Amino acid sequence: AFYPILATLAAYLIGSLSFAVIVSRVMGLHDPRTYGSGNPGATNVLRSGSKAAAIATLLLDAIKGWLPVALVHWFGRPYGLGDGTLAAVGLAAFLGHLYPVFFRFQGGKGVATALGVLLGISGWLGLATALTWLIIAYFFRYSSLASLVAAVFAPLYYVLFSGVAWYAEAPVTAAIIAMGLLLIWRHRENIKRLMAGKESRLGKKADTKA
Ligand code: NKO
Repeated sequence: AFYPILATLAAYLIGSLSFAVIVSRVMGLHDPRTYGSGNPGATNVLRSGSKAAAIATLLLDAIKGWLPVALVHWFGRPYGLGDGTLAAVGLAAFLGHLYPVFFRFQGGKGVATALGVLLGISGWLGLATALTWLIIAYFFRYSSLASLVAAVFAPLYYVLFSGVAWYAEAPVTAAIIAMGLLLIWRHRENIKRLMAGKESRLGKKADTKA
């Protein structure tokens, strides 16, 4: 069980790279943990006013979820890495983003990283989930609400659209459900704000002077 453990540990370390913080630092912007929702994520970086920084954050946070899964998928077989390891590395990258070892275990909510993991599992699964996010974001203008709805739909898409019987890839199903539940848990303050009508709409900038 050496290679599966090594791959999972490597995925956790890559996931721990909090790109909202890194990109903001490199681009000379305020630390996203000090304004808006305080979340180190693409949505909050957008509240700084820099679309480029938000897009870079989204892409890099997604790539760090996608890469470990894709590497296991492409090169894992000769090392005995199967679907169990695939699910483990995806979940590990996601957990690295939520609880990053390099950032005092204070990470983000996992949306972009989960999207990367889903794309690594299946391009169609990732696209269907991203489309769900876009539709909700377009009509309701809340990033958090779009993420919550996408998190509910992702496991359903996987179970309904995977070619084989879902139980054939139980570890992958379990990982997607676990990511969805953790993602919802990390949005608990957003849920309170949504229900109180106090959630920040997409496109609204934050005061970064504080
Ligand atoms: O600052 O608390 P905030 O308002 O920033 O942020 C709430 C937000 C946090 O997430 C982000 C990342 C935004 C990424 C946008 C594009 C995502 C495409 C959707 C994929 C959804 C995957 C969910 C899969 C769960 C298993 O929510």
